[in-house]
Amino acid sequence: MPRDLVVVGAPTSAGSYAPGQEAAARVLRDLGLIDRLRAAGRQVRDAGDGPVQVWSPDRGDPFAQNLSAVVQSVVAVADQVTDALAADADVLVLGGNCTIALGVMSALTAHDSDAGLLYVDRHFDLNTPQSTTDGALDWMGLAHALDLPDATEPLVSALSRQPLLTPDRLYFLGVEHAAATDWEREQVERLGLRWCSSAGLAAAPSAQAERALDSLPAAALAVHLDVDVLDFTDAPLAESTDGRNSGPSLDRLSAALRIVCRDPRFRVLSIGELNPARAAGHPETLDRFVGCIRNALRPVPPTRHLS
Ligand SMILES: [Mn+2]
Repeated sequence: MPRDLVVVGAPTSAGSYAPGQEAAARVLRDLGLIDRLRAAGRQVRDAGDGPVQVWSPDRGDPFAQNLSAVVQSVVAVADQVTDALAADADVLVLGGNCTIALGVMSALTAHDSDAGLLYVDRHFDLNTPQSTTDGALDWMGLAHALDLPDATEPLVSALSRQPLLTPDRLYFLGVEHAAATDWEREQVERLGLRWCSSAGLAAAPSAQAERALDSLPAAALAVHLDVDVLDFTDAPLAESTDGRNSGPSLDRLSAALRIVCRDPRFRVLSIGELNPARAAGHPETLDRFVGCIRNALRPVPPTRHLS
């Protein structure tokens, strides 16, 4: 029997460049995500949402905007994921910003101290308030998980361990190296972080998913998906519109997600940076995305024994 699945909403755009992502959890539920997961054979319990946070400019702290709201959201995700893991359930977290992955890993490493993170994102998210001038915490999350220099203390200390993650427990899938800041590239080099490129993921999604799994520890596994990894022309879902005509299609990403979510180590899938307004002119994209999540989390068919 597959584990039960607990769905957690994190309706926040506090770490964004603008509002939008706070609506993703509601829109995905309205499209029947929960019922479609149940129809696929999962026992699903909807644990509801954490605090609703709509981005507004933070002129008091322009380089780490809305920090206290981001911390509040991360802690709420961690608490909900902790409860679900304690009930031996798998978890689907509907973001929200990519900072939700901090809440997921805060809970998962408390559950299993060797837990790994597969980070499916066009970006490394290793920035700090000093390495970029935009002040959006949504691409600074992993700098805080790794407790890099210049990470903000309130966010680091909100996590269950410092550092929350070590480089050997982290693997990036789908990165656009040219989109990284100089600081991020230096950290990747210095820490020996492992990653597969956007072009590599698009060319061979299944093989790259297997390779990522082989590189992660024999411990509980979280998969975080920033939908900006997708080719925006195929699937306009992400806050960032940079991925036009590059990166995997939704179908190709779906193949990779299916492999990683049926791995025996898998416990949590989190989804970040989905701005439903991006699909306003092409709403079937959202329906296809719900199908992708359903496909990733449908139960593994029982093995047939020939005797
Ligand atoms: Mn990203």
